Amino acid sequence: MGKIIMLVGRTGCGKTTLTQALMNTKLSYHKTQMIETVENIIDTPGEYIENRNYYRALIVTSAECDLIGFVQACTDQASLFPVQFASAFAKPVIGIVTKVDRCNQQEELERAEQFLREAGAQQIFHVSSYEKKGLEKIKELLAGNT
Ligand SMILES: Nc1nc2c(ncn2[C@@H]2O[C@H](COP(=O)(O)OP(=O)(O)OP(=O)(O)O)[C@@H](O)[C@H]2O)c(=O)[nH]1
Ligand SMILES: [Mg+2]
Repeated sequence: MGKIIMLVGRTGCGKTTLTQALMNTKLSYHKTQMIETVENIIDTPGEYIENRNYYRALIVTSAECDLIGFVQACTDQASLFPVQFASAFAKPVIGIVTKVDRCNQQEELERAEQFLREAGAQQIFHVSSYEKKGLEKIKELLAGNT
């Protein structure tokens, strides 16, 4: 029933909101406290990328997914992803730039994209969970149509 994706990215980058948007559920804020699976999406807490002690948990959990999404908000001026972090996983890694509704300049998108490429993401997607932009492409990827 489609591919399973694990979302990884710093606190507040928009993983849970994206999960809700992809599931067509009402957006409601809650802080992710532990790894949560919602249908075919594994939503991880931001702390897991902010603290090296949790890397192992991410790597172990990635055994359950088909692909990994590194998530970077276009509003974030820095990245917490180690260079080539994707190589720690034995699964394909895509990059997802979130909050594009908050992007004022093209440079902000390019900056986020650059962070994701440095982390080893192959294909990059741009989304706004608020404006429901870019969701279809990710849904298609998860459905296995692309
Ligand atoms: N403008 C805008 N804000 C967003 C978008 N998606 C999420 N946010 C806001 O960003 C904040 C954090 O979103 P979350 O989805 O909870 O972030 P998270 O990555 O799950 O954070 P943790 O659970 O702490 O790891 C919330 O206030 C969201 O409303 C978006 O597409 N556009
Ligand atoms: Mg969350």
